[in-house]
Amino acid sequence: MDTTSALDETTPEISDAYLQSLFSAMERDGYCCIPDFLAPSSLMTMQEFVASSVRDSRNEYVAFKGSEAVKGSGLDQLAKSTRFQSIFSRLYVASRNKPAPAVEFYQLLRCLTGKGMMQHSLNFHYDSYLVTALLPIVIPTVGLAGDLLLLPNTRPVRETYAGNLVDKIMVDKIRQRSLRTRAAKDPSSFTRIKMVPGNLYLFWGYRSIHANEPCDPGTVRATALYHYFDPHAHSRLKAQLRH
Ligand SMILES: O=C(O)CCC(=O)C(=O)O
Ligand SMILES: [Fe+2]
Repeated sequence: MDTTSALDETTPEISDAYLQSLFSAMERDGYCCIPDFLAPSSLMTMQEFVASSVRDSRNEYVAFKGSEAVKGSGLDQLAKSTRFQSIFSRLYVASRNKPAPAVEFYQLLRCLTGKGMMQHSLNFHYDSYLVTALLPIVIPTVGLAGDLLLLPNTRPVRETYAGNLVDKIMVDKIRQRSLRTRAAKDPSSFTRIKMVPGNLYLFWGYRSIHANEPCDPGTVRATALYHYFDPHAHSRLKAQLRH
C-alpha cells in the first residue's frame, strides 16, 4: 500500500471558504484551530513514537529535527501530504498576495519532560518562518499542561534580514526577562492556547512572540511543529553570518 496517499485520505480536505476563515482568525485572534485534524489511529501511532522516544531518553527532554528523524511515526508522512501542504501555500497566498513557493518544512518534534523542563520553557521568540503549525501529540492531563503563550502579530514581515535580526535579538536578549515576569504576573495579557492532542493550531510564527509554559517534570508534553517559508532565505547577510 502507498502510505503517502493512505495518509492523504485521512488528512481532512480544507475548502477555500474554510481556509479563508482560518486566515481571518489568524489575523484577528492571532491563531486558528482545526479540531480533530488527525485521525485517531494516526494520533495513536505518533503517541507510540513519543512514548518509546521518551523511554529511550530515560525520561529527559528529547527533540527530533527533520522528517527522517521521525520516520515511521506518521509525522514524516504528514509532511508529504498534499492536503496538508496546501493549507500552508494557501495561507501564504492569502497573506502575501503572490504565488506560494514550494512547500518545504522545517519540521520538529519536541518531547518535554524531566529535569530539563524549565530550560525548554518560557523561551520567548519569533520564529524564522512565516507560518507555524503546532500539532500537540501528548499533553499532560494532570498539573500544568504547558500551554502556548502568544503575543500575536506584533511585527510585520521585515524587508531585510538585518531588520529581522534586530527584532530577534531584542526579544532574545533585551525583552526576555520582562516577558517572563509578565508571564508570571500578568498571564492573562497573553493569548493562551490550551492544546488538545489531534487538533491542529496555526499562527504567524514569524510575526508573533511566543513560548510554551512548563509542565510538571513527571509528565510528558510532546508537540510536532511544521514551519513554512523563511522570508530571508536568500539574504546574503544571513549566508555570511551562517558561514
Ligand atoms: O512546543 C511548542 O509549543 C512551541 C515550540 C516553538 O515555538 C518552536 O519550536 O518554534
Ligand atoms: Fe516557535
